[in-house]
Amino acid sequence: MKIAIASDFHLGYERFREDAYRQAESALEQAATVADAIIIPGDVFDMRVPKPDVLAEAINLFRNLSKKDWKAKVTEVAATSKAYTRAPILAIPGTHERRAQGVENPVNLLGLAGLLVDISDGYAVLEKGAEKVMVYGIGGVSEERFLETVKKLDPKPKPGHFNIFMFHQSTYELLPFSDDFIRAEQLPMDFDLYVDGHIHNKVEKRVHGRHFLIPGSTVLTQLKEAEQEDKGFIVYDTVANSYTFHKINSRKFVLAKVELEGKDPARVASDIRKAIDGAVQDGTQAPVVRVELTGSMKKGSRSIDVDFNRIVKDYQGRAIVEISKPGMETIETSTDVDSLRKGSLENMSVKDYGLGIFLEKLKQGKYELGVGPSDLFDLLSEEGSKDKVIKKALEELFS
Ligand SMILES: [Mn+2]
Repeated sequence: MKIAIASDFHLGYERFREDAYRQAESALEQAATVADAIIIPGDVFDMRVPKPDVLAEAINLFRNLSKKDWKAKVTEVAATSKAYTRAPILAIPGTHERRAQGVENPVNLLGLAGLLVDISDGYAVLEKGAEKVMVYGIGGVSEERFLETVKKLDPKPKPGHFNIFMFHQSTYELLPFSDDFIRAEQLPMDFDLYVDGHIHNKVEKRVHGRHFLIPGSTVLTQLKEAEQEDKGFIVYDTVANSYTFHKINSRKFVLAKVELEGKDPARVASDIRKAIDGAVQDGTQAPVVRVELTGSMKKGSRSIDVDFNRIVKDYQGRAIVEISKPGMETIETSTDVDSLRKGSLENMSVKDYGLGIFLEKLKQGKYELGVGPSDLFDLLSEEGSKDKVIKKALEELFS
């Protein structure tokens, strides 16, 4: 069976809302023509409570897809899962869709509408002719709860099937941010393929001797070095045990570094323009160009003497230009923030970073109440009626 793996569409992502939609559409349409099934390891949406027009985007994307005459069909789901379509489109919610337990998330809604099958904390079996593929899914949870979830659910492969384990987390090997992150070797054993979301650039590794694959996001979000590579999706051939990467049409991101050392303002401006010119290609969609300035200008010249706004405006329509000036970003230096900025931890979401700080503070405060710290964080960060949420949090704390 040929399984397309497409991830992290981030529908509704404010900065590149149209890109998010169009590039997800491009990935899904292409995937439907080359693969027998599509699996989505989380972050279909950029937010936990999308507005109706963002939900509408998702419905539009999946409606035709779910009606296509697929050769592979969903033939079985875990007792705990409900499936309202046999179309082989399987998904889990990611961290961006994570809500407090027992509260509906938007991926679950798409499942209820029969547009895909939400397999979080369960599995689905896909069949095409004599081939059987089982996909086990665990939706995104806070990193410190993931190992506990894996232990509790104890995912096991099904004999006679090609078995895929799909999740949405960081592993310690990818982001050595905290000891709470799962080690790759702690992932459930004996699956034939490990599929992960969450990380927005492509990752190809091996776990337990099998492929461990992350397709990366279909839309630019972080504008970090690794996002300069092509966006797309992976197609895994379960018979050949091999895969290919399929590029989609997507907005390009270029990170250009310009050295200021000893240059006067006019030279700096012309060097910045040269760097942007190098990234702009006529006839293609305007790229995002981030110009990073390093070093300091010629003695006596001030950065105010370079008209950065003029440069940004001059490229309007041809490039979306961002210029980061040294000395402009002042952030208190703590080792965490330093290491975050240094790049080994580039992919952490702000929410996860916030959760990390929250957990650290609770530890320092010798927090000892019954409800898990990340459950508390989820409850407190729920949208909607704050009164209700605080009441629920208090109930959880003191019941
Ligand atoms: Mn994501």
